[in-house]
Amino acid sequence: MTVLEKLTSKEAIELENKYGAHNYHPLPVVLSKGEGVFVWDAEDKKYYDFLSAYSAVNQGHCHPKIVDAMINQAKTLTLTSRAFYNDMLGKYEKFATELFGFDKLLPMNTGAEAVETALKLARKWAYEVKGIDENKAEIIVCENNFHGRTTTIISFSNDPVARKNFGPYTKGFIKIEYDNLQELQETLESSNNIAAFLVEPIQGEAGVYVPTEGYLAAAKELCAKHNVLFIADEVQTGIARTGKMLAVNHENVQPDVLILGKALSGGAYPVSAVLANDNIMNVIKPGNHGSTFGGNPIAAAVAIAALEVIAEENLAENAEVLGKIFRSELASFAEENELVKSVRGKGLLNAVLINDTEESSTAWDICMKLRDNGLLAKPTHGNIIRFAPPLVMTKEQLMDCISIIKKTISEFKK
Ligand code: IF1
Repeated sequence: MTVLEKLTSKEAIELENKYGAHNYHPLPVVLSKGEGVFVWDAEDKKYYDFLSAYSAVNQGHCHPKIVDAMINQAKTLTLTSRAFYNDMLGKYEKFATELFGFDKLLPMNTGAEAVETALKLARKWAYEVKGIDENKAEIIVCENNFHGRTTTIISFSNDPVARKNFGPYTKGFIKIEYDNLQELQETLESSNNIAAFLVEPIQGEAGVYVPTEGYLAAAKELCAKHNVLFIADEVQTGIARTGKMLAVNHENVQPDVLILGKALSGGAYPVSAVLANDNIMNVIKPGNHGSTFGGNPIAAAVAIAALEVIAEENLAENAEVLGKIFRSELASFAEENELVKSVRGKGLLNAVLINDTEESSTAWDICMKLRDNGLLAKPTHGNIIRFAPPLVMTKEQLMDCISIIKKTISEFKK
């Protein structure tokens, strides 16, 4: 077999099992092509994609404008490192800072790298601007958070699978309950060493937990009152996924630090970013932070195109309208089907709670049937199925998918 020979799904799975680390348990489907809301498997079976690579392909698979931007830049200049300037980075930084309303952008590659960058930025700001004693800075995070998989980030995770046997853990984090303003206020009042509050505007991996209306705005206000940075991790909720450009826009909150990733590139290339104003970002001096690929010309070209597509195709509005239809249809379905407990979400980041225990395989088994019926989705935790299609979906396609979901669950036998 030559490396480029077309594989059957079975062959592809066997190769991954034999030669790849087993750090995932994928649904048994092997994808080989993507276009818009559709993906095809190695046997050319077509599916609706209801995961969107965890909200990285909001603009749809292989969006022509994004792919063209990538190809053109790849044929011109791919990577210079930051030892030199390149003629794309400044353009991207200007475009993105003006779009999101910040003075500066620090370019990275993965979401976790951007989260780590934001943590370092908050700590340095705490020592050099707020005046906290060195090595005493604390950062408040929420129970059931997901911010990536580096050693520091899993140090403040409470997911035993993500954490166990990766110690010793990084110190300097205080965990509070998500969507609990009282506890946030008490924690802010309990110490003068608090640098920042890191929060997902909607907790995606935890099961698409949408906080109480007003939580984000009140949390931001409490942080401002205590001179603590409000850091919004919009890696998953950002870039129009929840019906606004950013999930914090639903409450007119401007974070002190904004973390972006995933759909910042439309899923074509690893691009992430941290945005902040000069009073915060200027604590970073040459040599403090960086990465080989951070801010490379391809990333810059792809991110500009990916952000332009969001505006040109009104994807935030589309997500808002289609999301309301999805939740209303599934909510009425829940009333007539005892397997569906409820549906929740914002825009096109939604989840259906299956009426079984977290330990049961029911959600997984339903996803297997959905796969057979031409729709790909995956449970987040145990009994919660995340439904997050690309934002380019049409209403007709959504209605088609809703009938596939209803039919599959109605016919499902445990
Ligand atoms: C996997 C989860 C989702 C994120 C938020 C930072 C990151 C993520 C809010 C880190 C990444 C990805 C990671 C991916 C699956 C997916 C995921 F299931 F892991 F938790 F979306 F919910 N902040 N989420 O959601 O970004 O370093 O991955 O680029 O690890 O399997 P990354």
